[in-house]
Amino acid sequence: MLDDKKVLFSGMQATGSLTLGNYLGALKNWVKLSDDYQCFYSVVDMHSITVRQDPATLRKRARALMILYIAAGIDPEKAVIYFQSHVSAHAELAWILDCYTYMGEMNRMTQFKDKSAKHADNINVGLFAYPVLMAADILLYQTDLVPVGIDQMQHLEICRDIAMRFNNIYGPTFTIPEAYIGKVGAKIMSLQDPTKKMSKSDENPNASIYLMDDPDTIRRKFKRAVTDSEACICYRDEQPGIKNLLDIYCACTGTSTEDAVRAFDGRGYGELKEAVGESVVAVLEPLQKRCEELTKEKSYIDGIIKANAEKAAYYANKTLRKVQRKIGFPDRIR
Ligand code: ATP
Ligand code: LTN
Repeated sequence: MLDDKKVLFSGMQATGSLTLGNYLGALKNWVKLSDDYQCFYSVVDMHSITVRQDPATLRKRARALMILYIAAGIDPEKAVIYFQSHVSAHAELAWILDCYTYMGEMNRMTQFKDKSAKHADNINVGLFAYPVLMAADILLYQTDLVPVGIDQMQHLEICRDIAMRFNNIYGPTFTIPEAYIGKVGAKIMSLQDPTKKMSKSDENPNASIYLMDDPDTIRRKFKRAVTDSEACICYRDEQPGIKNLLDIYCACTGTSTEDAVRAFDGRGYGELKEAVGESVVAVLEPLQKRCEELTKEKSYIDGIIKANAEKAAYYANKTLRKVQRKIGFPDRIR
């Protein structure tokens, strides 16, 4: 691949409002990774429709997510950022891979079980085939590394199984991807139940900091954050609320855990909450401003969307053509 760098692929859905967890746990790291790897970051809008979406909202959110990628610092000249639906090879390879994936192995997918319980009125075939589309995303770019959360490991495993199966039948075709486990992948917990991860689909809005929350809302949510009655600012599992606040503080300020614990030694929870709130405002306010500015630069953003979709399609089609040839589809007449 380009510059002989390893290829890294990841994607995010534009459903719901992104949280501080998505930013500190994923997006912020994506920016750093794009220095060392050839990165492809997709707004996976085709995955989004496995759950019913309002068209206008999906369109708006998908574009806002693309803008957020750029505002967060991903350089669109270096990393390839694009809408999944703009590169038709994703759908084409997904269909082919469907035919090399067994119902039995798909039946084991826990996300499908969770999501079909949650959306009992719309258990569609796309929701079932979701991991195969994800495998197509990854395999199209001959991806070496995939940074994903623990909840997506099962999907990465099936992607590897499908790729190996295909390679065994037709000879080397796909790179077998591996999970990229970051050094300090901050896992941000819910502010209302610090034993649960902060999630954009949480029903309680006080549990999550949304990236677009205004400063006062952010301060208020931290003030209300659930802690404990130990009256000690210590970094330990027995105090998950305090631990989470310290994690957030450290991720936002770049302070080490030891230094933060030292700095807050002997101080009250109120002071800690206030400091954490301010550290988050200091990160999110400029990010929001940058999003606002970029949103106004329509032709600049349009240019990025077009150029990057073309770049992604170039690499994706190379793999797709190879696959089509191997499985016996007739050659195209030029
Ligand atoms: P949902 O609530 O719809 O499951 P989510 O907020 O859990 O969504 P995903 O869309 O599943 O987020 O994940 C997008 C990326 O953000 C993934 O890489 C995931 O690991 C990361 N991420 C999500 N929540 C957190 C969190 N609380 N802490 C750290 N990383 C997170
Ligand atoms: N399923 C993932 C999003 C996703 C993805 C991918 C992640 C779709 N395609 C390919 C990594 C690689 C999620 O919900 N976080």
